[in-house]
This record gives sequence, structure tokens and C-alpha cells, in this order.
Amino acid sequence: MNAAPLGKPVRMRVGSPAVLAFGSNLGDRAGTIRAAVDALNAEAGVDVRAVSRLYETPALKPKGIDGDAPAYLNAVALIHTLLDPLPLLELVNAIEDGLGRVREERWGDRTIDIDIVDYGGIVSDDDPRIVLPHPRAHERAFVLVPWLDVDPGAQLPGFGPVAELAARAIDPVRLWEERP
Ligand code: A4P
Ligand code: MG
Repeated sequence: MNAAPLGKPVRMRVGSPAVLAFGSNLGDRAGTIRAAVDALNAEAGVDVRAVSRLYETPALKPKGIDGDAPAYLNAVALIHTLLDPLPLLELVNAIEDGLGRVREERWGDRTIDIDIVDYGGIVSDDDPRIVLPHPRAHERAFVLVPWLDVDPGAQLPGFGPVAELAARAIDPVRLWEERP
């Protein structure tokens, strides 16, 4: 008999694939991203299938790259979920809140940001609360490069191969290694 892992019932096989992007530029950035991934995976309706390496990236602000702001760590996870897009967004927002996210300024410094980059290939801007795919993912190396780590053949719905988008993106991204 095949035992399903605890808390991950067999019904997960009928869920939808989704791609989540994580960003953190305040506090224990790596610890907070790992805690967010663990919190997601602890949900019965979410199965985390793969997590990229961490990349360090300068903060992108509405006026461009801000070298004076704390740098980000960014990562991408592939999940499978039973949640529809809006409940998934509510879940990631609750996880952000639990990890100390404060929403004051657009693109402001934050302990954690979790974006839904892709949900089952859906293309929709009918509801501004959940635009799919994420409207800025296609031009951001800090999303595209970690995504390639976990899915080298990934396609961004409406935009094409992620590898081609990553080659065109100009924001700097470098692999981050934790100092011992
Ligand atoms: N929203 C709509 N569609 C989505 C989606 N697909 N995924 C709405 C997530 N949220 C979505 O988000 C603002 C609103 O977007 C929400 O109400 C949600 O319903 P937020 O997380 O509250 O605020 P935000 O993240 O400051 O706004 P925004 O415009 O989504 O920012 P971005 O585009 O996520 O950019 N620089 C580096 N180096 N690394 C980063 O990770 N991240 C940002 C945030 C800016 N600069 C960065 C990074
Ligand atoms: Mg966000």
C-alpha cells in the first residue's frame, strides 16, 4: 500500500500547479523566506514541489534600482494546490502578515512579499486583486532566474519561454550563499 505523506492527502493529485515568488529585504531574509515556504507546505491544500536557490538582488523601486535600500533575497517555489487563485492569494497574504509584513509604501522595504506569478497558465486581469500571470514577472530577472532553477523549460503564459525573458531582463541577480 502506498502511504500518502502526513497531511498531504491523495486528493492533491487533482490540484492546480502554480508558481510563487518570494522577496525579502528586511530582517533575517533567508529565515523568513524559509518560514514562508514551510508555512505554505503546512497547509493541507498546498503541496510545495520545488524551491529555488536564493538570489541577492538590489531593491527595485518605482524610480529604478535603489542601491541605498537594503538588498533583497528572492526565490521561487513550484506548488500544487487545491485552492482557487483568490483563496491562495488570501493565504499568502495571511502568511505575509504572520511574518511581519507591513504595507505602507508601494514597493517599500518588507520582511516578505509572496506573489502568485502563474496559476495553471491562466491569463486574466478581470479582478485587480489577482492579475495572472503577475503583471511584472516577465521583465524581472529576480523572478525569472530563480524560476529557471526549478523549471528550466518554464513558459510564462502570454510571454513565452522564461529562459528567453530572463536573457532580456536587465536587473542584476546573483546567487546568494549563506555565510557560515
Ligand atoms: N495582486 C494582483 N495580482 C497579484 C498576483 N498575481 N500576486 C495585488 C500577488 N498579488 C497580486 O501587492 C499589491 C496588490 O497586488 C495586492 O493588493 C494584490 O491583491 P502587495 O504585496 O500588497 O504590495 P507590493 O508587493 O508592494 O505591490 P506590487 O505592486 O505587487 O509590488 P511587486 O510588483 O510585487 O513588487 N526588488 C527586488 N530586488 N526584489 C523584489 O522582490 N519586489 C517588489 C514588489 C519591488 N522591488 C523588488 C521586489
Ligand atoms: Mg506583492
